[in-house]
Amino acid sequence: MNKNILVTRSSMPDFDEYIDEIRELWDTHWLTNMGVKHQELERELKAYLGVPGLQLFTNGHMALEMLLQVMKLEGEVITTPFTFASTTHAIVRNGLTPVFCDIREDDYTIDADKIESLITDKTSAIVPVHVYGNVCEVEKLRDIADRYGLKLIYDAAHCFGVKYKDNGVANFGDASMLSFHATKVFNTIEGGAVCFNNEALRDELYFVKNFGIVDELHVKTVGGNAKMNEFAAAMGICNLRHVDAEIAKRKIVYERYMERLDGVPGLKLPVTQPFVKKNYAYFPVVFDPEVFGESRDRVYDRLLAEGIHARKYFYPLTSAFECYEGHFDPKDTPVALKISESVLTLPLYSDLALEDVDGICEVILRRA
Ligand code: T4K
Repeated sequence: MNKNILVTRSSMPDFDEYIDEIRELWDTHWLTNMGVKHQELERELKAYLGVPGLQLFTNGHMALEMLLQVMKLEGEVITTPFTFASTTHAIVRNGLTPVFCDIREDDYTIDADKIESLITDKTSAIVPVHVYGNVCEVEKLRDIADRYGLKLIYDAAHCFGVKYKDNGVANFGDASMLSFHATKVFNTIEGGAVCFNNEALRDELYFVKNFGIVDELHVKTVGGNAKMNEFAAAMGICNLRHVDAEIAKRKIVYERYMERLDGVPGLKLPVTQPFVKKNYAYFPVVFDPEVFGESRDRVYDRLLAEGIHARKYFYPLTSAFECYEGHFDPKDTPVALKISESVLTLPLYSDLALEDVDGICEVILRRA
C-alpha cells in the first residue's frame, strides 16, 4: 500500500450545514459563556445519552479534572494505568495520589477483583476507564464503592453512545466524563461533558467551569475556565444529527477487520461483551510475538513504512511516564504492562474504505 492512512479521521458535517448553524452568531455576537448553542447541545445530549444531568466543558480532560475537584476528594484514588495521560494527570493535578490497579486480560478495563486489596484508610475514590468503549464491571465496582464508602467516577471518554443493559453507560457511577475531542466517535472539535444523576452536582460543575462565579457580586468556588464555546457547540449540534449513521458505518469497518483477522494465531481481537451496545470507537489488536511470529513494534514499523499510522494506545502505561519517574512501578500491574507492550490500535473511522481495511490486514499478515 502507498497511502497515508491515519489512526482516525474526524467526522464532520457538510460545510453548508455547519455554516447554517453558526450564521446567527453573526447577529447576536454571543460567542461563548453558555449561549444558545451551548444550551441547545446540552438539552439534545441529555436526551440522546439518556442521562438526567449533563454539563458541557471545553474538553474531556478539564471535565474530569473539575469533576474530581467538586467531589472534594482527598488522599488516594484507585485507578488504571492503561489509559490516556489525562486520567492520571487529572488525579495528580487535584493533589491526589493515584494507586494503580491491574486490568483484565480480556477487555483491558480495571480488574475489580484486585481493587479491595488496594483500599486503605486514605482511599477516597475509584476512577475506572471504559477503555476503547469496553464497559467496566459496573455492578462489581458499585458494590465495592458502596461497601467502602468511596466515590465512583468513570472516565467514559471513549464511550459515547455505548449502552449496557439498555442503559446509557454514562449513567453508572456517581458521575462520568465523556470526551468530544476531534478524534472521538462524536466530536465538538474540542469538548467534553460530565454526566451525573445527583442534582447537587449541576450547580457545582456550572460554577467551577466559570471561575466559581455565581453572579456579578459573588464568587463561590476557586474555579477555572472550561466553558464550551458556541462554535464548538454548533459543531456538536450538527454532528449529533449524523452520529447514528457514523456509528453504523464504523460497525461495517470494524466487522471487516474481524472478518479478515479473526482466527489468526497470535492475534487477540476486541471482545464482544454481554449486554453491551458498542460504539466501535477503536480496533485494538494484541500481538503474541511467540505465536504470531512478529512483535507489535515490528508490525507498527512495517505498517508505517506503507503509510499506515496505527497507534500504540496505550503505551507506555501512565505509571511509566517520565513525569512520574520514581513514584510508581509499572511492574506492579503486570497484565497492563504486558498489554501496553503488545497492543496496536488499527485505523478506524466511518469512511475508511473497505479495500483499505483489506490492504492494512494484508500488510499485517504478510509478516517480515
Ligand atoms: N481519558 C481518556 C481515556 C482519553 O482517551 C482522553 C483523550 C481523555 C481522557 C481526554 O479527553 P480530551 O481532553 O482529549 O477531550 C488523541 C486525542 O487528542 C485524545 O482526545 C484522545 N484521548 C487520545 C486517545 O487520542 P493523540 O495525541 O493521539 O492525538 P493526535 O493529534 O496524534 O491525533 C490522532 C489522529 O487523529 C491523527 O493521526 C489524525 C486524527 N485527527 C487528529 C486531530 C487532532 C483528526 O482526524 N482530526 C484532528 O483534528 O491524542
